[in-house]
Amino acid sequence: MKTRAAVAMEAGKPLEIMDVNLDGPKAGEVLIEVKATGICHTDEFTRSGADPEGLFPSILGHEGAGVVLEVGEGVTSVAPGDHVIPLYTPECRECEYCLSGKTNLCQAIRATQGKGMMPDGTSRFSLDDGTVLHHYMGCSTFANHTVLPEIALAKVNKDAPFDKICYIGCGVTTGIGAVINTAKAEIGCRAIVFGLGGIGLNVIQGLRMAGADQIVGVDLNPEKRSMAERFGMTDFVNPRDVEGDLVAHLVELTGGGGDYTFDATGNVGVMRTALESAHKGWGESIIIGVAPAGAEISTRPFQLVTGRVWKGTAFGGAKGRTDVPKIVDWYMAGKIEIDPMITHTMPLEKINEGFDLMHEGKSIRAVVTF
Ligand code: NAD
Ligand code: AHE
Ligand code: ZN
Repeated sequence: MKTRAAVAMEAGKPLEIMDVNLDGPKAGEVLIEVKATGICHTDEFTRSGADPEGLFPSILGHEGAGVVLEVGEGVTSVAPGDHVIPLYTPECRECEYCLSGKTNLCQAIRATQGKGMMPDGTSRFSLDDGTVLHHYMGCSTFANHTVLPEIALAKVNKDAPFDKICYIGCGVTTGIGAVINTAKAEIGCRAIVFGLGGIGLNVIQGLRMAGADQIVGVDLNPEKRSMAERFGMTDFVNPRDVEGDLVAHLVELTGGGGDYTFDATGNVGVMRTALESAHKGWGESIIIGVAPAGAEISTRPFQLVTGRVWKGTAFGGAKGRTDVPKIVDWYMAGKIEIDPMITHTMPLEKINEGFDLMHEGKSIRAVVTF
């Protein structure tokens, strides 16, 4: 079939809107109609060329929601008409990782996913001249239709609005999950969140749910303050307004450092600040941000010797097929908020404007609707 897609032809170039060819689902695969997709900073990270795993040409997008149109041979867990959220972290429930009980990082299809291919090593997307288009993070939601492995789909409540729950496909789950699954933050904790964008705001929302006493938000953009306060931030710090050492300022503000600190910027300098502003003896610093090719983190080992812990999290430690439907239900029950964070919606034709808004710091989430 033909479908309309935004194609990343080359690193650093705007996406090009065009009709592409899409082959039907093979065994174990599912064809879905994408109804909505958010634009995450990770899409920009790859589009820009900063992703060491970035492949071109490709169809980016990994924060979607849609409807199952057709299933391949052997697919049993979803059927045509089901509403689904694509999972860049699948959940096969069979691999060593899934069975470990220690991680959400299912490895069943990671190798082919990283090569921009379906599990059989081929792509379903192509151009009329025979050019093969790579899949992205196994999802490719910047297309009106896409094919995914069955293990990379969460079946969700049919009443939930696509243009909001698409955000659960990455940002919401990553931020809330980082607090609940990775930090396991407890009632009364003090926390510091670096970066108040689409991920950081959901960390704040997760901390409020967990019952944190103090939630310090740190961002260079003062316009991020009001939305963060709306979601539970108690103190705002703009590093540009701090005289002297930022770590010392944050340690003083939190009475010794954060019990939990979170990087949601992808800046390795910020990651160091986050680690060093965690409380001596027990503070945990969680890296969420994705850093560009070649960037490395550093600190004095003494920071860890004296009890600080450095951790990372992918997709908020969530097991997608199990946890994502629950998070959709939380949204439907009013336990979490999403709507105010969807600051812009646009048709696929205007997707590059969504990237511009992100660069300008004007959006939290721009969502493309089909
Ligand atoms: P965003 O662009 O919406 O937000 C980033 C925020 O960081 C902005 O508000 C920006 O002003 C702020 N910022 C930038 N540099 C800063 C600095 N030096 N100090 C303080 N604040 C600074 O991006 P997002 O969609 O929220 O994504 C944030 C990061 O999380 C990205 O690196 C993204 O790739 C990553 N991410 C990781 C996962 C995961 O599973 N680990 C999932 C989604 C996104
Ligand atoms: N390809 C990059 C790393 C990108 C990365 O860390 N991706 C996160 C999800 S970001 C979603 O917005 C992730 O899930 N990572 C686990 C994995 O297996 O990819 C690089 O640096 O090579
Ligand atoms: Zn993302």
